[in-house]
Amino acid sequence: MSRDSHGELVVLNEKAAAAKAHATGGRRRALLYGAIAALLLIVALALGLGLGLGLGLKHHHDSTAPASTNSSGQSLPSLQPTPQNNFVLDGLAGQPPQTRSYDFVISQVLGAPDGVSKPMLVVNGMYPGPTIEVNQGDRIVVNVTNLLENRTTIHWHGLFQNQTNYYDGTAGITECGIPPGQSLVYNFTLGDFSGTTWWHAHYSTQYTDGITGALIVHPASPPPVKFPSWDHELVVQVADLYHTFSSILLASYLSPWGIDGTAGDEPVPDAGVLNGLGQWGGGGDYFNVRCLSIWGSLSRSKPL
Ligand SMILES: *[C@@H]1O[C@H](CO)[C@@H](O)[C@H](O)[C@H]1NC(C)=O
Ligand SMILES: *[C@@H]1O[C@H](CO)[C@@H](O)[C@H](O)[C@H]1NC(C)=O
Ligand SMILES: *[C@@H]1O[C@H](CO)[C@@H](O)[C@H](O)[C@H]1NC(C)=O
Ligand SMILES: *[C@@H]1O[C@H](CO)[C@@H](O)[C@H](O)[C@H]1NC(C)=O
Ligand SMILES: *[C@@H]1O[C@H](CO)[C@@H](O)[C@H](O)[C@H]1NC(C)=O
Ligand SMILES: [Cu+2]
Repeated sequence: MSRDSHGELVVLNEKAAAAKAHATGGRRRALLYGAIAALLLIVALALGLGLGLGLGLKHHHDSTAPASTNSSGQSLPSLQPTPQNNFVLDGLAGQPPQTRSYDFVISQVLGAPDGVSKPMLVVNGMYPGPTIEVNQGDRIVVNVTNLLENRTTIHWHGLFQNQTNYYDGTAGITECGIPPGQSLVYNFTLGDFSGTTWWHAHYSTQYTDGITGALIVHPASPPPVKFPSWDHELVVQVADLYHTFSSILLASYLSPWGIDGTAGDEPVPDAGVLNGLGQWGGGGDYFNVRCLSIWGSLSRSKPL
């Protein structure tokens, strides 16, 4: 576009020069040659930048091969499979209000949710992390221990945090982040909230590397009279999956040339996962879910 309009400008200048008196012709021609020289310089610069970017991107690709070690050079432990009962709700209805306590240990592992190996940040070694299931009116207490090399936080998405906003878990807004090697006990009630929501890391882009899980709050009131009955409740978590570690994606997203040559373009996910499992290029694991009226039909299987 800009190259075309530059070309047009030169042609117009040429016509104008031809129409002018001979006296000014020489100066016009000098200006014209100057303009053409400048144009060539711009094209040369663009070529140089293009080549540089191309090489830079290629180089980037090589360096995004999954690191199997952490920054101290020690090999990463493997992602553990999330137990299937993490996705089956217990049915807490009728239980008296109580405190539900959890221990979250956040660490870096090597995982392959869709068959492609990548460094991941996870809670309790698994992706997705533990489901928090409570009743409206309960208190939630979560001791979060950070074994990462960076700070982290956990945000409890969509909750009111009335009078406990310091436990909202938003880094740089309501807390500074849990330093490496330290713990923070989040301790809050739910107010009027009930429903299906999630928890996730709220420090930089960490949650996209795996620090997520379901947060289910059963309503205190029974369902409306004519509400259809159901046999069981399962949690299905749908997520984008990136093969590249998020801090690498973030750096190229924030660079002046963007992630793909256009500033501001967001990274496109490589795959998607259901409850932490997906398939890519013939690899990956999956759940077999058959919805029958008989309990016990949920099974996890390896691809054939
Ligand atoms: C939180 O967990 C860590 C790691 O297990 C432990 O050292 C710490 O004592 C716990 N904090 C509380 C208040 O229970
Ligand atoms: C690297 O991994 C080892 C083994 O998992 C762990 O003990 C160590 O704390 C990690 N170091 C960093 C900086 O994450
Ligand atoms: C820690 O943060 C730095 C700076 O944002 C980032 O480059 C690095 O990848 C992060 N490390 C982990 C293990 O998340
Ligand atoms: C927040 O808590 C205070 C004190 O318990 C209460 O008066 C207020 O109504 C609550 N606000 C909301 C929006 O729930
Ligand atoms: C959580 O907060 C409540 C209310 O302030 C307090 O009574 C309780 O001891 C706290 N629990 C923990 C484990 O810190
Ligand atoms: Cu959120």
